[in-house]
Amino acid sequence: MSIEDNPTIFGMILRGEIPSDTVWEDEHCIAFRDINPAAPVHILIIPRKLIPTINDVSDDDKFLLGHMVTVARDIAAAENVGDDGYRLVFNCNRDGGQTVYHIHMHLIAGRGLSWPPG
Ligand code: DGP
Repeated sequence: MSIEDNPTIFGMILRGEIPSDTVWEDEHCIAFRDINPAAPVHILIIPRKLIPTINDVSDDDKFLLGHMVTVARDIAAAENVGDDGYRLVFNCNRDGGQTVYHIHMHLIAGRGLSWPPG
């Protein structure tokens, strides 16, 4: 599916139709601050390719998913939260709490995070 066909709010961000506080951009993904932050640092890393849920990830996407993790590592360092720590989360479907059907990795940091999640 091409970027033009992405019907989600993140498709609108990728096309520049709505603004975002972008902290990273490369040929594979972009990252921007969450509009409703759950912690002092809350950044979403999303692929340019539309993949609706983690269930839809294919073997061809292995590089992309690994790349998103290395981008998260670099953003965490840039945000000065690498040493104190952070959480990387993909929510999937209803029980996972997914609300936007374009996969996105949450990078959450800046306070102690409880476990298990609610
Ligand atoms: P999830 O529940 O895992 O699907 O997370 C979706 C996140 O997307 C949620 O934390 C709020 C965020 N979000 C939704 N709409 C927008 C938007 O228009 N801009 C930004 N920056 N974040 C958004």
